[in-house]
Amino acid sequence: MRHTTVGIIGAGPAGLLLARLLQRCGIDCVVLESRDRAYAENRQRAGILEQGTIDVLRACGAGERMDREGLVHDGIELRFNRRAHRVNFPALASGRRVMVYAQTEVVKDLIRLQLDGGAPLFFEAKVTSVTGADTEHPTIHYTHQGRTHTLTCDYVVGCDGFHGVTRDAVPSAVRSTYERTYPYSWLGILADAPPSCDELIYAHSPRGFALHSMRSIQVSRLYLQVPNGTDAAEWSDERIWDELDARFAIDGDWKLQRGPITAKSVLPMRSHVTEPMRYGRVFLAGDAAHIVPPTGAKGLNLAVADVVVLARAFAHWHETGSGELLDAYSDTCLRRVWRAEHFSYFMTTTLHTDPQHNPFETRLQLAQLERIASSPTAAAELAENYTGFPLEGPPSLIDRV
Ligand code: RFL
Ligand code: PHB
Repeated sequence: MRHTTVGIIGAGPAGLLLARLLQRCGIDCVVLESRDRAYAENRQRAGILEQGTIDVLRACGAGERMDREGLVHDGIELRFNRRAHRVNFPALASGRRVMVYAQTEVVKDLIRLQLDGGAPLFFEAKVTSVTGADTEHPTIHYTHQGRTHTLTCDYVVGCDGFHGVTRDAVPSAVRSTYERTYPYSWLGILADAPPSCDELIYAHSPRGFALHSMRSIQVSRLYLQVPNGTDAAEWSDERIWDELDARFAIDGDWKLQRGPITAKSVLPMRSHVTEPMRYGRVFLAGDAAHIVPPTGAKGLNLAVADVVVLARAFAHWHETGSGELLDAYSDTCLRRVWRAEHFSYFMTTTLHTDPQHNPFETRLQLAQLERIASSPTAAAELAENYTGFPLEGPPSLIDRV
């Protein structure tokens, strides 16, 4: 049997960044990840980093490649009624901007740092359960290389995503779940085609929502709203490009660059919050505690915000013996989580075509989009939410490390 101060379950962005921050505060930890390294590094997911996320990655030594290869964006474009409207972030959100740098790359950078002298990180170590959440030493049970193991901890942090097992350590009698599913999904593609725009385009169209994002100056990432239950195989490459062309169409000059499609997948849209995010000596962080639909680009950024709050609380406990900030963790995080849940819901329901909607509701969506396009106050509300609110904790945490 092994012991560590903080047992971390999951090597996604939340688990890896937490391990990095704890190590820099002198707190020992072990990270257990069920998948192999290649799988963890290549899972296609988020693409947009908020200002606060960029700052934390830089401050903890994981920003070098991001600063070289990431693309800084000062706004997004909204398209509706065949017209394009730019939302200027720095002008509306106190100089804040975002960066296009894929989650796959953030994870690769953090794994490299971790394996290069960081805390122990075990791949293909599948956690089966967490017991003793309300005791002094919660225990993680896992399998690794065909054998079962236990790891006793002072604290356990579940960073094991939406399908993880740590949530089950919180008894159902004290756990509340808030959920919404949406009546549409996204078909996402990666294409070897230079982006057809300098900034992301969010398009509302009578044929459904479309998003133009990117991974680099050579690779485009695009999404189409599709009905739930869609099989990606139903969509030939030509059908995808034709549909993207139709949804992004505006009056005036604009051309969508086509290229070979290298990946195609369908993603469901869901909102979910589990409260509280702590029970006894077990904490939940990132997607293990909350999910947002991807329209607001918030999921990865929320995961980062959680672990920054948690690392600061562990640092305070380690230095002073006080559990005061650990006690406040759940409430502190949930304030940001619910703001992001609202923003993601707002972006999703304003931009997608709901199959249940009648023309009245479509007119309401267009009135809202028109308001954002014509009022700096309404546009500032979007810009502030999209670029993210300042993180609680990093200055003091990072000063110390
Ligand atoms: P992750 O990334 O899901 O990592 C969880 C890790 O835990 C492991 N695991 C286990 N390990 C051991 N034992 C077990 N029993 C385990 N069970 C699970 C898993 O293998 C995995 O490695 O959660 P984390 O760290 O909380 O990070 C959250 C983000 O991944 C997620 O919120 C974002 O990807 C969401 N998201 C976006 N977020 C943004 O901030 N900006 C975006 O632009 C953005 N775009 C997106 C997105 C998510 C998308 N999908 C696929 C839903 C775009 C898409 C298409
Ligand atoms: C992405 O690049 O994958 C991406 C960007 C913005 C979103 C969602 C996904 O809102």
